[in-house]
Amino acid sequence: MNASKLMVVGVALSLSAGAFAGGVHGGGHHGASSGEPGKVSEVARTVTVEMHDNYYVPEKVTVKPGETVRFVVKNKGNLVHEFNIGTPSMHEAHQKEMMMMVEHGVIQGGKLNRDMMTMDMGNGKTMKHDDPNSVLLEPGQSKEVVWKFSDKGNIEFACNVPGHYQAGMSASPLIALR
Ligand SMILES: [Cu+2]
Repeated sequence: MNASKLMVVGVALSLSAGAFAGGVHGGGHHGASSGEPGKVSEVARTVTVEMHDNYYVPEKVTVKPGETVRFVVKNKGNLVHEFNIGTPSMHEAHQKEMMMMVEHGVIQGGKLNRDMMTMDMGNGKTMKHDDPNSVLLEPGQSKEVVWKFSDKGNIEFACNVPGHYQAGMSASPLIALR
């Protein structure tokens, strides 16, 4: 009984550590107006999202303002894909970073060079992608995003790997405003 309690505390700690690291990355502009990292204890429901080449299943998820959702994200495609919760302008900014990742060989079709992602880009930033509002996955990988949505509209989930957003890997609106 005590052991299982400890396990729960461990999970909560590692999640908040991830959230903290995410806030530091890229100057903390990600997630600024799309909500905040959710607490596992406040998860209202779990939504499974499959990523294919180049579309999501489901294509649309409706959430309520203030709702905390656990997304189980699975990459079922043959390419690297991202699940990123943000505003269209956040995605636009992120697509420039992703373009740089492709140019540096960090993203190569179906592979991620994780070693290179931790390298300092010379400006104190890395291409780590450990933001709490997103996951970047190789084919076959699966990860969770727990996100608490704010009452702001104009939020979508999207893949910012170059060309994918334009090919249809975006879903909006995510939030049904009252
Ligand atoms: Cu993609």
